[in-house]
Amino acid sequence: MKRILVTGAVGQIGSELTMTLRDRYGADNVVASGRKTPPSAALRDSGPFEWVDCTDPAPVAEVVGRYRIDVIYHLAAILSAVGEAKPSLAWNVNINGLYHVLEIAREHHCAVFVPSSIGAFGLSTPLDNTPQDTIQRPNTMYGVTKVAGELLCDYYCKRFGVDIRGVRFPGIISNVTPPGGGTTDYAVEIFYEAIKHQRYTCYLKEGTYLDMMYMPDALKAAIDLMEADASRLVHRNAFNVTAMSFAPEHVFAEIKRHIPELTMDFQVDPVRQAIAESWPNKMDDSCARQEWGWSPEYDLPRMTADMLAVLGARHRRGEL
Ligand code: AKB
Repeated sequence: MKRILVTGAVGQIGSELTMTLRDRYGADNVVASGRKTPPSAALRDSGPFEWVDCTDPAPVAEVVGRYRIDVIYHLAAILSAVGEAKPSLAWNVNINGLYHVLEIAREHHCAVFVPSSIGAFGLSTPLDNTPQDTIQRPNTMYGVTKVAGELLCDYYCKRFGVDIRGVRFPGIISNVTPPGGGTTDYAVEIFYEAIKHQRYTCYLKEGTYLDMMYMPDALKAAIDLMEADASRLVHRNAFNVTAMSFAPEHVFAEIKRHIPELTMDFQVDPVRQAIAESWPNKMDDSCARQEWGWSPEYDLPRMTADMLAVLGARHRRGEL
């Protein structure tokens, strides 16, 4: 059985990926790690947890050696809006942290999953049907770290033969751990506000299209890619993957079908609006479909119904 380490296990994706990997590979075989104590008892008590910070390589290497780790899901990262507020932190975590993890993987012969993002694109990228291989000149620190990270992963694959794979995630919508400091976070916040207050003030303008994905599809993408037959992979890293593309008014209208009293107004945040406008409206993910069978299960109506059912039940239990 594979032994797995998840970095950033307390974050939005990490908290759910850890639990899914524990179900699949056995709880004792999946080591969660992060800087913060997991807030959820399920994550804390269902398997091993190690307090490590990927910007400090020695403790990470010690954990990898002690548990004889085979695969690292490296999710520790700073997101786009925080990256603009704290560029040196974004560089340190997203670049130095990644470099340390790749070095440890090389020394300990681990495979690695590394997420990139729609943030790896910029205004000179074709923003509609964004191709897999295209111009990447982002103008945010987050984007700079994501492009450099993609190149670093390719380099470690080719130069040292490390099995590194990854996708360019769009905005991820989830109902367990809120995202922290991203540009796409509005698409999560609107669900919580719709359930709790039936009104939402959006920080992006109407008409701002972005790619999005529901968490179950994001988890499937990461695991399916890591389990894919390597001989079929032409790209390996930074696969475009998407499940839906919408603007704020579309998710609002879809939620309103379930909560008719919902209202939305706008208070545009110029920083996040500028970031969103530099990102694709909709990516072409045909390479992921061809090379490892990527196929999402949730579109906007299905994701919305599920989000509202789960959050509605949590609200009725007094958990929100
Ligand atoms: C962000 O908004 O920063 C992230 C992302 C799309 O990479 N959710």
